[in-house]
Amino acid sequence: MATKKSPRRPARARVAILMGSASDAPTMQPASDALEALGVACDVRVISAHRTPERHTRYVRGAEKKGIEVFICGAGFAAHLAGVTAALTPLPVLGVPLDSSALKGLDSLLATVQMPGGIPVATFGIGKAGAKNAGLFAGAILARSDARVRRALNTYRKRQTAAVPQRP
Ligand code: RP5
Repeated sequence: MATKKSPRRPARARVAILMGSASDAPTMQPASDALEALGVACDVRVISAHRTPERHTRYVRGAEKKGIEVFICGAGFAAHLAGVTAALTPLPVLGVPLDSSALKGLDSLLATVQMPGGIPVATFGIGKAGAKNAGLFAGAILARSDARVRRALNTYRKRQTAAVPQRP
C-alpha cells in the first residue's frame, strides 16, 4: 500500500516584518525577498502605531512566544512604528524609514533614528535599499547562532560578488 506523504508544515516565522500601511508593501518587499533568499521565514503584517495601536501592542507582546526573534518595521510620515515596537519588546528592532510623505522620507528617517537613550532602534536607509539591508541584517543576526543561515548568507554574498561585471 502506498504511504501518503504528509504535507510539509510551513516553517515557523523568525522575523516579523511590520509596516504602517498596505501601501508600504511594495517598498518593504525587498526585506522579505532577502530573508527568503536566506531561507528564513517571516511574518508580514500591516500594523500601525497610530491607526491600530491595540493590534500593535497585542502582536508585539505575543511575538516572542510564537518564535519571533527580530522585528523589521517600515513606516512613513511621523514614523513611530519602530520606536514603539522597541518600547514594547527587548527583541532587536530594525527600522526602515519610508518615502511616502511630501518630505520624501526625511521625516520618517529622523522619527525612526532619533530614539531616546535606553530604547534602541537600528535604523536603515530610506526605502527599498533600507528594506533589503534590514532583511539581510536580520539574517546576519540569526546567522550568529544558526549555521544553516550562516551558510546561506555566505553563499548570497559570494553570488552577489560574482554577479558584478568586470566592465560596464
Ligand atoms: C504611514 O503613513 C504608513 O507607514 C505609510 O507610509 C503612510 C501612508 O499611509 P496610507 O495613507 O497610504 O495608508 O503611517
